[in-house]
Amino acid sequence: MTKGKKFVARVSVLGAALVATAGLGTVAAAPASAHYSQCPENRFCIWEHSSYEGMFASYGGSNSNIGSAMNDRMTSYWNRTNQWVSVYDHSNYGGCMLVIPPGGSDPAVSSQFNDKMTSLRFGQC
Ligand SMILES: [Ca+2]
Repeated sequence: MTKGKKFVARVSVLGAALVATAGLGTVAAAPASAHYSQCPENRFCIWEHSSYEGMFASYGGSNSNIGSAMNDRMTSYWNRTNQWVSVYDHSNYGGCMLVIPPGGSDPAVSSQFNDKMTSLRFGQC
């Protein structure tokens, strides 16, 4: 019986260690810039310039046309949601460009996707 109790105790310690590691991982995933703090929890955030700078917008759900203020401007992003987000070149989810996992971020999208985003959808295109 004593041996069994020890085993249970070890499993509990391991479980706590895994939880602690997961917590650290979440913090480390945040983009390395002061400006990422603009992005509220549970939002998909985009910035006009690289390194999360310039004009900023955030979205809590799908948007078939983000409007003239941010149209064709996205250069960096942070998906601060627990869902996948797809980014499209055109309105109404035309021209899938990026499929971003939960927590995903990029300080500068590759040139073929730069300054093109017009719509976004929660889910994978
Ligand atoms: Ca576009």
